[in-house]
Amino acid sequence: MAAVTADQTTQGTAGTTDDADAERLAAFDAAVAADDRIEPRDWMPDAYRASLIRQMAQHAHSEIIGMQPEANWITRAPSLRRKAILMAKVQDEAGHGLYLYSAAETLGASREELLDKLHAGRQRYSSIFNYPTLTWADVGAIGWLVDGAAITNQVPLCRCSYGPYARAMVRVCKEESFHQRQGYELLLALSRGTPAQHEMAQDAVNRWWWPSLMMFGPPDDSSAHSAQSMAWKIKRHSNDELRRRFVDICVPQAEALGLTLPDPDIRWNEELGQHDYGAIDWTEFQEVLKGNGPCNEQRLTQRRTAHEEGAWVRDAAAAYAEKHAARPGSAGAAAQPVEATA
Ligand code: BYC
Repeated sequence: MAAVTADQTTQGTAGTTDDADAERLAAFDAAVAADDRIEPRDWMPDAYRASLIRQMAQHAHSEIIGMQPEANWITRAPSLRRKAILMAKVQDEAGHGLYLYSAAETLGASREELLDKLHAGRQRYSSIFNYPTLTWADVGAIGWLVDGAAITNQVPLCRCSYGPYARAMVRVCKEESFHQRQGYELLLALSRGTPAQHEMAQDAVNRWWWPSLMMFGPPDDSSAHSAQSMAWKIKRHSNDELRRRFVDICVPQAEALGLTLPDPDIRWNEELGQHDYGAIDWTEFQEVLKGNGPCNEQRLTQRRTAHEEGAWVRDAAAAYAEKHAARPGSAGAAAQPVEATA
């Protein structure tokens, strides 16, 4: 971004504070208008920084909490192939969390601070992960619908105005695309399997469809942050625009899967050139956000326990890094691997 850097602004670039603020803001607005990227060392309004931290933290938390419902099925995957695929997918989600926490660190929010807020219930994670995975078909439905919704939402985030977030999204979207296909392929196998398997796939789609639509957030007329986030080009499309795009993508895919979307009101709207869909139960969404979903308590408890039980790993990694940093001549250099001797 060819704007004013944070260093320049602290030294002062104009005669008065008001003039300096106006100049920085004008440079920031011009960069956003020109579709330039805002980078960590660039000056940015406090509210822009806070809103990015809010959204990126929620996104990072969703990735790591999102490991739980699927990890629930790793030990019960029906074949070695399915188990290996599922383990790789769940591991990818951990990686996505790490990219996002790192990207949030560039805004001055440490991973420890964000995790503390998650554990204290002061930051959100996606509503979708408060639903249970009752059968093996749920792994397929999550891949197809939840990862499908995530891609629909996240591909435009690759053009987000904040550089580190946008770049993290490029890799995340490539991996989500693999996740979506594995879910689709799993559901296809079940749908074409025995009548009981077909029924299991249909039941999973029935339970995950509506919560997947809720992932896009409240309707535009009650979305608190959309207008400002779109003006800052953090978000490129509104919640309802992306939700409708997702329905358009899913309708032909459901047909190809031989499964039915549980909404009798889905129909093609000639005028819009898109599908209409039925009413979403926003009361359920609000209840889940308030902590009253079927699994809210379980998810947070498990997350807190995993964090506490992992303390020794963090301590060991910190001690190892300290030991190597203290070695003569190693100032900041990465430890060299040592070849084992017989
Ligand atoms: N769940 O003004 P709005 C994944 C909150 S992980 C919970 O429209 P915004 C995966 C919202 O935070 C995918 N809360 O907000 C992982 C706000 O509350 P606060 C996760 C929600 O930010 C593992 C309030 O409602 N993806 O794919 O403009 C395995 C008002 O909403 C939700 C992301 O996080 C919700 N669904 O728009 C498999 C994508 N919706 O903060 C898969 C990045 C809204 O004022 N995030 N709220 O307390 C976004 O794109 C946006 O943050 C949202 C919401 C579209 C989600």
